[in-house]
Amino acid sequence: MSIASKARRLFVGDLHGCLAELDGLLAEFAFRPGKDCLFSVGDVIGKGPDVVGTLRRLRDLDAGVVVGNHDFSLLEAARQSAAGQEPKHRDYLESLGRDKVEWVDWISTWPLYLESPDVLLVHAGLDPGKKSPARMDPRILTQIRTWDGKGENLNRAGDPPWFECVKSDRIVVFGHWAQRGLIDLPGFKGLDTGCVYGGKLTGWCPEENRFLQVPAKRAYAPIHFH
Ligand SMILES: [Mn+2]
Repeated sequence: MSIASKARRLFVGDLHGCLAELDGLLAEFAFRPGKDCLFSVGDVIGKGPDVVGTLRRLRDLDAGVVVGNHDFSLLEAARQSAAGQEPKHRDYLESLGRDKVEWVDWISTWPLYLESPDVLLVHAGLDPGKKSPARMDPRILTQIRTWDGKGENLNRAGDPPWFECVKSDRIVVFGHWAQRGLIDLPGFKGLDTGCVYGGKLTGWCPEENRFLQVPAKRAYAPIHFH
């Protein structure tokens, strides 16, 4: 068996409905459905041009997806009455179209993290104060950028990035920090390179130890780093 025939994993950064760029990345990688494995860092919904198409592609390729802060807000809104929903989150629900109940059902199955012996996948990052991701607050797993020593302010200039405060025996793959851009440290791969803002969609393959990038076809949303 040649090396080329072995299954590979492709981890992709924050999609926010950028289907054309996802398809571009899959083509660049020569992704083989049923053989290679696709994983998303979450924040699949919101902001971008084709949320339903992106969800459908991920589901059809049997992708592993962890929940991002925007996906999390969508699930919260789905549990509230229309009157109680923030307009932005109501828009998220509407963007799911006529099959929104089915899409919400699927999104609600996404875990906060996925792990294998060599990789831990999470949307934003890890709590430096805790050992096991099973014990970490969903708010931290889906929102952290910087560490204040307590987990109260998760995004403060002057505080260190969470990954400078964490020791992990596995490579942590994450997204959520478009402003920071690509993070390529031995134990940490940050894949949010702001595709929906007109940046790039980034993928990372551990088997080939390489990043792949596809430029956004255009800026789909004004820069708003949340
Ligand atoms: Mn995010």
